Amino acid sequence: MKKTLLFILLCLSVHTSTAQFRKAAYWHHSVGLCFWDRSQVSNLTPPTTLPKEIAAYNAARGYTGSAAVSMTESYFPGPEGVVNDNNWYRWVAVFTGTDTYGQTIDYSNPVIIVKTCYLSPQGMKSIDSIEAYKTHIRSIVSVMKNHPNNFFVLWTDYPAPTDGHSDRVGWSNTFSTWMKQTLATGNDSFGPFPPNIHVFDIFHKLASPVDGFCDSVYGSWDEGPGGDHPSNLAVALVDSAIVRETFDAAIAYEESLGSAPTLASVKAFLQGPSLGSSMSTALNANGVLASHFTSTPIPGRAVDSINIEIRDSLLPAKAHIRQFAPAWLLADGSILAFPDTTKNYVGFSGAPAGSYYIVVRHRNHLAIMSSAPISLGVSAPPTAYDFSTGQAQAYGTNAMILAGTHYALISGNSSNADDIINALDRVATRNNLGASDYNPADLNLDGVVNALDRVVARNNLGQSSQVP
Ligand SMILES: [Ca+2]
Ligand SMILES: [Ca+2]
Repeated sequence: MKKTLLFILLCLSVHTSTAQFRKAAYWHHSVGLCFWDRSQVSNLTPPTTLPKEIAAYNAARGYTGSAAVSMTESYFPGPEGVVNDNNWYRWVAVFTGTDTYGQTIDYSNPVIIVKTCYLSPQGMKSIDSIEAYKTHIRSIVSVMKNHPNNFFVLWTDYPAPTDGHSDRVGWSNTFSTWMKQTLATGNDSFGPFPPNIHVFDIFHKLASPVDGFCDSVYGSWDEGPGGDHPSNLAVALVDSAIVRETFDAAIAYEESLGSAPTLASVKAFLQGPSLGSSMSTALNANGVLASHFTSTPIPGRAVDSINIEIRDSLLPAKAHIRQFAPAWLLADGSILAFPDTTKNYVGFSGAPAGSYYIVVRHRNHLAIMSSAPISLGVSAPPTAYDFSTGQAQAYGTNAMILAGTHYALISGNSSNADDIINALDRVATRNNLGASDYNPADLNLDGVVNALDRVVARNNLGQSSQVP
């Protein structure tokens, strides 16, 4: 009896003590110190500081006492004056316990902000370095994933305003874009991105997404011309975002812990494999899916994989929550989860129940998004949001095409670097003629790239995704 009572009490205490993710350790070198409080390196009064932004964040949300967020800063990894790098390879060593200087992670900080040195892009000597950097990041993320009692904020590269080396700037741009748009969305070979990590894209707060160049007005040391440290202008632009993104993401994670994942399901059709009222499963029948997806069970009626996103704002930049999940699309437009193919829905563990836009992406079709936010909860199975019943189901104007009896995602995006079907896609289809692999130019998903695919690309020329 006593044992039973103790067990019940233990269970109660576990369920009532919510882990708090409100105290952050901000680890940085000199660039990070400028964002923390630029008056420590400059004679001019900074427009704001991180402590000021933290106070404003708490005041705006009424956070006081243990609910208030806070941040401590330190020069890490050190020792200061001896080691001048906090480059990615150094962070790997620190995270894996192999650092030459014996620096290790103090996991007693619930939230950990990892800021690399701006020397990172300058360390890139060849295009191959991007792959090396990706390997470093995957190693670090693997360690972070195993510490679910910590929340991590991982910064992309800091852009160097004085760097006029266009290759290097471009590589840093490519790398930072990969971190935010591929790794953090679960579309990297790493797989699903751990919910206890947020990627803070400092690079694109200051640099151009087109060519990666950062305006020199954002770089200064002592208000003299040039310099790679953040100027007052850069501080004014970025400090509030550092605080807001860090704690919005950490608190969303805090709220998601202990609660069941939010579930979503869709019904959607692809134009390419449409057979009128259903879709072709030729890729599966021909073994193309099996040769590409080697480590996950493939359902018999699978057409191809799709990716489902839920986000709490129309605009990705304003979304506090963006979660992604891969799924199998079946011949009848329904889905099954990856890798648990017994579920006809996907779950998002980092998102509390609420209203979300649902985005469906496919590797060579144009992405679509629900025309309005959909109420999503935790009870299984959820009602599938059916995109196929009418054009008005998708956001935008004519975002889909009528294929047989269903509205479907538009095919033709062979060169999936953008969300538009243009000459590049026609070239990609032409260049891949005859291919019989899991090929992005196989626009009708029958397992071979031929004239039929060229017709699809030509017919849909000029179409673009309406997903913001
Ligand atoms: Ca394209
Ligand atoms: Ca084909």
